Amino acid sequence: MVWFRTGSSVAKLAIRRTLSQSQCCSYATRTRVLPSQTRCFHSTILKSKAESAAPVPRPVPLSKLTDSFLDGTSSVYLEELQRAWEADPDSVDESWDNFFRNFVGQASTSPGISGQTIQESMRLLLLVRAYQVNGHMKAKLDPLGLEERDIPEDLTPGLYGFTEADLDREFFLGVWRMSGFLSENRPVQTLRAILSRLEQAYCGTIGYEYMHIADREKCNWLRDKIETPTPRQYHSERRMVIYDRLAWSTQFENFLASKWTTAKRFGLEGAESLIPGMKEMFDRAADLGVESIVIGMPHRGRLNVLGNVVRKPLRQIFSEFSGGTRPVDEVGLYTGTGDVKYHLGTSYDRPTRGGKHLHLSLVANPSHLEAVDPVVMGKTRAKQYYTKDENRTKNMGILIHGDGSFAGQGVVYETLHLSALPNYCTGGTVHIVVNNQVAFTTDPRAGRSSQYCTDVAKALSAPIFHVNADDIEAVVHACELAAEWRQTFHSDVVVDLVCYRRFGHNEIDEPSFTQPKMYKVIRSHPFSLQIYQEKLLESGKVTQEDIDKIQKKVSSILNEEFGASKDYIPQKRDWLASHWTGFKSPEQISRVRNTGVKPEILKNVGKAISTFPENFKPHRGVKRVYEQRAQMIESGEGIDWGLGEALAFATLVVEGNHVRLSGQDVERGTFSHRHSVLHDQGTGKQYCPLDHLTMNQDPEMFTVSNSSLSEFGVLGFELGYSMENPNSLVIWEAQFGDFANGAQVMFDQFISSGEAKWLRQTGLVVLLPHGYDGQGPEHSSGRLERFLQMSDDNPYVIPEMDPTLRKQIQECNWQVVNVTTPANYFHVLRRQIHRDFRKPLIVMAPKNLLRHKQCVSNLSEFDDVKGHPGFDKQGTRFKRLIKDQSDHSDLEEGIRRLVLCSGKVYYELDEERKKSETKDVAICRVEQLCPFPYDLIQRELKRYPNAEIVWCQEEPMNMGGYQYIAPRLCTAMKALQRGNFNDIKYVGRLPSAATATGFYQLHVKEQTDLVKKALQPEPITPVVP
Ligand SMILES: Cc1ncc(C[n+]2csc(CCOP(=O)(O)OP(=O)(O)O)c2C)c(N)n1
Ligand SMILES: [Mg+2]
Repeated sequence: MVWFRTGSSVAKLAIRRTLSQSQCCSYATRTRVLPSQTRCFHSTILKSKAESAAPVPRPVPLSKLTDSFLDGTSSVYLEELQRAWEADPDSVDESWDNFFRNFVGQASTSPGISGQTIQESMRLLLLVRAYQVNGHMKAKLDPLGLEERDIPEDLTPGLYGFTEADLDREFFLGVWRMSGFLSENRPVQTLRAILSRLEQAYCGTIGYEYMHIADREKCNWLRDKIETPTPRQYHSERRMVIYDRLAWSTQFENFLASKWTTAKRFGLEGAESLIPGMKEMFDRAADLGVESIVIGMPHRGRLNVLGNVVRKPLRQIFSEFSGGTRPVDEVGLYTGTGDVKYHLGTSYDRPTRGGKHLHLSLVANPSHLEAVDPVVMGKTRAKQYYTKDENRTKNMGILIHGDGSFAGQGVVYETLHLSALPNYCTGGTVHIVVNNQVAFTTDPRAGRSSQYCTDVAKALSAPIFHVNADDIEAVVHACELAAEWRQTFHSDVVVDLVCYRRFGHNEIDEPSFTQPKMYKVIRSHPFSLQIYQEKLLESGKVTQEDIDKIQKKVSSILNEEFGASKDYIPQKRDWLASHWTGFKSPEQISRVRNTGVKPEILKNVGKAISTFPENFKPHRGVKRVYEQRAQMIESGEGIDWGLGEALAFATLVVEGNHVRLSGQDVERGTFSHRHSVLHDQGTGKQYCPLDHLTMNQDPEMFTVSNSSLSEFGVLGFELGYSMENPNSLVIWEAQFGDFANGAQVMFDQFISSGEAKWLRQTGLVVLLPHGYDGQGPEHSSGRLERFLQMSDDNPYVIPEMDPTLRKQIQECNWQVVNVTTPANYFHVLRRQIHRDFRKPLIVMAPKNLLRHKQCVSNLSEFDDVKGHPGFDKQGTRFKRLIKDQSDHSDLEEGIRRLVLCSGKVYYELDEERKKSETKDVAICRVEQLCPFPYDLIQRELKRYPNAEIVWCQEEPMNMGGYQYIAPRLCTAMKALQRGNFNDIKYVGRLPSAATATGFYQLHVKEQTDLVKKALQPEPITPVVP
């Protein structure tokens, strides 16, 4: 099995010196030297025949030799350097100057190295560096021993001119400003000792990749940990803890396999050391200050992690495994539709070995591999905000990956790229790749183009520790080191757990169909528990009795818990986490609340958000926008979309809520309408008025942040963020609505169905700019139909609509709105927080309405004053439907047509109606499409008993709201005996593959025609002729 990609480019960069083959082989028996390349370097040392015939490279002018220390790769170069330094120390780079000075200084005072030349020292240095860079290529990482690796030639001492005769000579290697056992202040050593320690450190069962990290301090920190003078050793007591943990991991899987022989559980067999590795990592992290860990992981080993790491009660796991009993029916106990056991999330507190306490949350995830990654990061970031963890050392995210998915899924890269962004950073995620060297049936050579499955993390300068999973102590060491790195440098780190998969993709799958050779080896390969047991017994410090005792204990607890699982009565499902106490499930009524705000608060925050410091000099255009906003607040009239939104944010913040808006270019706003962050045109300084609403406001309380150019990753992040605490309004805005399909997995798998599957709520708001204004097929549609199609309200049943009994919106999976006034937008945002439950909100956001003269509201529509226009029977709140704006009474028999529409087409219809002086057509705006406002629709149907009923939309017939509206409208009509499906007239574009035409003139014609048709005097032809 080739578990890595051959043809390493690293190897191709190796120093080439053609010394005789025999010399090379005496040092590296596992080496398969790469075929000789055309690039050879001229050298004066031990020149071979072949070499003297090699072409001489063009000399490099000394002025160009500015490379920093250790970057030089040819011996010619080294010699030139030495000569140049001897002639003039200032002619070489400072780092080389230091090297020569250091060497000369040491050589004159150390008698043991009298025979060592500067050239030897330099070449030895290159050899050491080669181990640091490429040692991992020679490490024994594959437990199955099937690797066929081309070991880079630069790990061969012969390449540097050393021979057998040099082995017992002593060398000095003071490497300037570098840590490790070969650094300054370490004693002189024989070449043999140096090589053997290099092999131990870099070519054992851990392969370290870190030399891609440009930061010297970080590399030195790692070298200090790796190049210790003596190899690592765990004492007996610690070894027994590790053994105990490995026994739990192994016996847990065996137990499940023996009790449920035919069940799919995606067991961990072959990677059992993940469990002790994680536990030791968590213990170490807790010792270093971590208090809470958010975990994301795929199916494989999930039950084991739940039981042994998160410590979900085993009886509960067994009971769920036996058939997933639905919890007993209890009033208000929402059970959702459930999910398979290996997708569920949970959280528990557990003690650590060092006596600390850790809160662990495993985030529920769909089958879609890696999709949970950004969600975990977002949740971690939110925890950091809510615990004031400014250094990001108390809350840590950890992601477990498969080798296939880590290399193959793009969201991994998107997530990694969030890791160092100021508003998305979580202080480093620890990644563990369960690298079982296969993805379902696919070999690595077909599954990735990179050498290692972890290469993607190199883009982030994350260190990568490849570790042979059969060496459990090496696993523990790598995992601890990862925790230490994260707590020290607050950045990502990867542990690549090279293991195998003992069975097929799942337990009932046959792996030998596709990997016969590998599985032949696996069949006779001992369990890592067995391997460790033998090692412990060999050490003489552990007896068979000790081993038996542990195994017996584990097995008896497993049996006990299994017995107890039969009588296990599911507790009230761990419905919502602690911050969510008091929040209502979809089955518990939550009264609709008003969202109007006291006029004086509106005035005050209005002023605060439309002013900036006196000496601040924003762009002229932005200044004008702010002056206009101040004027709008002052006069209480003409409030536009941008200000309406800012008022919603500001009022929520002053009420103590956290508001976070993220997405591409959201600070200014794609359409230059938001301007939430001002830029001083002279100094470049930034000022965000929404950060200055209250005294000493936490700067993160209102967060607006331009994101990386990612949809899947960023939306996932915001979703995770929104799930932590209900008192936050978290918003993701797409640049244009159609870009949301780059994040389709998030909508399908998490946002629309997460509550039903995993019993977790989110009030996430998604803003999708939508509307036909002639910008072509790629910028017109937010794909309203997709969101409506995924809505779960029954089109043929009218639910309870009485205001005091109504649960319609709680029972529905999400809300989809297409709002047409700034005030209604203000209220729909505030409604997200002012209720006792949370529900995702999809907003088809406007584009041309942002500056539309008619699309404005008065401040009186935002306040809570009785008698003001926004105030109806119950108070001021979001209007699910806006009735016709002409002054209609409750019964208007003379109206010949009721046009129902949604979004910006309303303004075009209204304009045409005015222009044509049409008096007998009423136009109603369905502001909330889902859940369908049956009560208000029926009210309008009753108001116009003789009207022809029209649904008008600007989208093609197979898009927009039509397909969703038609059956529901029909249900509403039937209940009032107002006709059936054929009585719903359609006005809109014809069905189309593309969302819109790319020809502007055609767009204008289509738009004019449909608007005119909606108002035409003649009846409209039915859809079904
Ligand atoms: C996004 C996505 N695509 C495809 C699948 C189907 N699938 C399930 S497991 C698997 C192989 C995963 O391989 P790897 O990441 O190496 O994990 P392993 O199963 O080996 O632990 C595939 C392709 C999936 N679950 N998610
Ligand atoms: Mg795999």
